[in-house]
Amino acid sequence: MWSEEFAARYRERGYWTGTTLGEVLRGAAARHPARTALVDGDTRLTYAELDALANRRAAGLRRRGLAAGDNVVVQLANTAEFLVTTFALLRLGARPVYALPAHRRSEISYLVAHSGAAAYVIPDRHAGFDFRVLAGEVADDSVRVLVDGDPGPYTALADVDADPVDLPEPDPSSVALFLLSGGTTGLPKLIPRTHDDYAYNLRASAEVTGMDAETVYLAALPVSHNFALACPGVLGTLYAGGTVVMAPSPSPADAFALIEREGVTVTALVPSLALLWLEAVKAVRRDLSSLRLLQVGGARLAEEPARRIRPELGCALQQVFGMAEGLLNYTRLDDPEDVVATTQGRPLCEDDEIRIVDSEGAEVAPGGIGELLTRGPYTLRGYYRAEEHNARSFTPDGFYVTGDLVRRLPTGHLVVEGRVKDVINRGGEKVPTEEVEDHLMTHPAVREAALVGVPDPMLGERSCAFLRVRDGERAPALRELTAYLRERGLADYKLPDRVEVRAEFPYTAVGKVSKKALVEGLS
Ligand code: J2J
Repeated sequence: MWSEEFAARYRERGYWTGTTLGEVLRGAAARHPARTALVDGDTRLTYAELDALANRRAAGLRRRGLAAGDNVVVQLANTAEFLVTTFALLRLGARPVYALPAHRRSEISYLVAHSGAAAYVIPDRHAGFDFRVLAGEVADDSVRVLVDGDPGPYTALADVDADPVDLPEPDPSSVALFLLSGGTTGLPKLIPRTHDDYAYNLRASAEVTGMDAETVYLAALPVSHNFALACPGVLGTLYAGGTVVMAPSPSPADAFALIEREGVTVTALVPSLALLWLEAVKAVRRDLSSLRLLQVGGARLAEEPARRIRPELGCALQQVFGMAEGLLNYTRLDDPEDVVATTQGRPLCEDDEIRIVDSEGAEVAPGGIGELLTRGPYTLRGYYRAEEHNARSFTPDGFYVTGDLVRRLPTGHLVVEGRVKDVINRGGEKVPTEEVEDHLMTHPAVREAALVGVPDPMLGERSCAFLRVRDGERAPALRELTAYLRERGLADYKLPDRVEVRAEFPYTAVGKVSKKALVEGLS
C-alpha cells in the first residue's frame, strides 16, 4: 500500500476523495433515480431499482454469513447479476476477486485457495459450460457457492436477497476488490484496488471519454476485466449517470443489434475485435449512427485499422494502453487524428509518474525506447500475498515494473514498442507462458517445453508450443496436447495454437531457452 506521504498527497490533490465504490451507485441513484441504469436482454433497471437490489443482496449475503474483509471469487458474465452482486459485495465490504468467464479448474482452484475465498459466485451455465460442475471440483465445504440461475446443489442468488439493513460504510482506503494480473510470470497475481484508487480510476476515465447522463455504454468485452469494468466501463458509466447495456458477446451480430436498439454511444474493444467489426460493418446492415466513440486497447492497434475507424464505423477512436495494475493511457478526444492513429495515449493523471529505463535501470534519452516504470494514485504498490514476486516487480521507491517497452513523444504520448515480460498477448488475452509450460511439462512424453508468441494478422500473436520429446516417446499432436491441457483444467485461450517438435532447443548465453531463436527458426 501507499505510504502516508503519498496518501496525503493524493488526497490533497483531490484524487482520493474518501468515496466508496458503493457510494458511486448510491450517489447516482439519488441524483436520477428514474433513469435507466442497466439493460440486459429484456431486463431494464432504473438507478433506484439497481440500488435497491444491491442493498437487498448485501443484506442477504450478510445473513448467509458473509462479512467485511471476506474474499469472494466472482465468475459472472456480462449480466445484470454481475452488477447487483458487485455492488452488494462492495457495500458489505466483502471483496470480489474477478475471474474471467473463460477460466477453468486450474485457474479457479488456485484463486479460491490463494484468496482464501469464503464464497464463489457463478452462472448456472454460460457459453455451453456448466459452472456448477466446476464448482464441485474447486469448492470444498468452506466455500459457499452462489448461482445465478438454477442452483443445482447450491444456493440461488435470487433466494439470498433479504430486506435491507444498515451496513457500516467500508473504509475508503481499504481494498475494495481484486483484479487478475495478465502480465506476470508463473501463477496469476491478485491486484488489490482500494475504494479511493478505483473510484478515481473510473471517475477520471469517465471524464476523459466525455461520459455524461446521455452516455449509453455497450459492455462488449468481459466486465470482469479492468477495461470494461472501470476504464471507464460499466462503473464509469454508472458514475456518470448513463446507461449500461450488457452484450452477451462482442460478436458483430450481437453487438450491432444492441447498438441499433439501444442507441449505444460508447464501447470498448480489443484490436482483433475492432478488425472483425471493420469487416462486418460492410455486410451487416444495422444503424450504428448513435456510436460516438470506440475505445481500443489491450494490445497494440496498428495504424492502418486505426485510420479506418472513423470513415468506416462512423465514430471517433480512442486508443487505450492500460493495465489492471493501474496506469491508464488514453488518447484525448481533442488530440489530432495523427496522434490518435499512431500512439497509445498519454497518462490519465498528472501525478502518474513515468520512467523509461534501459536494462540497467538507467533512464533512456528523450524519445528512446525503454522499459516503462510507473507510480501514481491508482497504480498498485504490491500484489496480494506475493512477497517474493513483489521484490522483483517494484523498484525500491515503489515504481511498478510494467514489462512493456515504450517510447515517449514530446507531447507525453506513449508508443508501445514491445515488451520484455514473457507473456503472449493473444488478441488482448494474456497468456502467461510459464504457467502453460509447467502444465506442458507434466505430459509424460514431454522433456522440455517453451511456449512462444508468433505473429498473427488477426490476433497480433498466437501461441506455439515448442517441445522436446523424451527418448522413445511419440510427439503428441496438437489435438492431443490441447485435450490434455483442457483435462488439466486450463482456460481455452491459454491452449497452444500450434505445436513444433525440436530435437534440441537454442539457449541464450545465460542458459535460458532462446525463444527469439525458436521463433526465427519457424518457416
Ligand atoms: C499495446 N499493449 C497493450 C495497448 C494493454 C484498458 C486497456 C487495456 C487493459 C489491459 C486494461 C495495450 N497497446 N493499447 O486493463 O484498463 C498490454 C500491455 C499491458 C498489458 C496489461 C485497461 N493495452 N496492453 O490490457 O492487465 O502489455 O490490461 O502491460 O489485461 O496489456 O494487460 P491487462
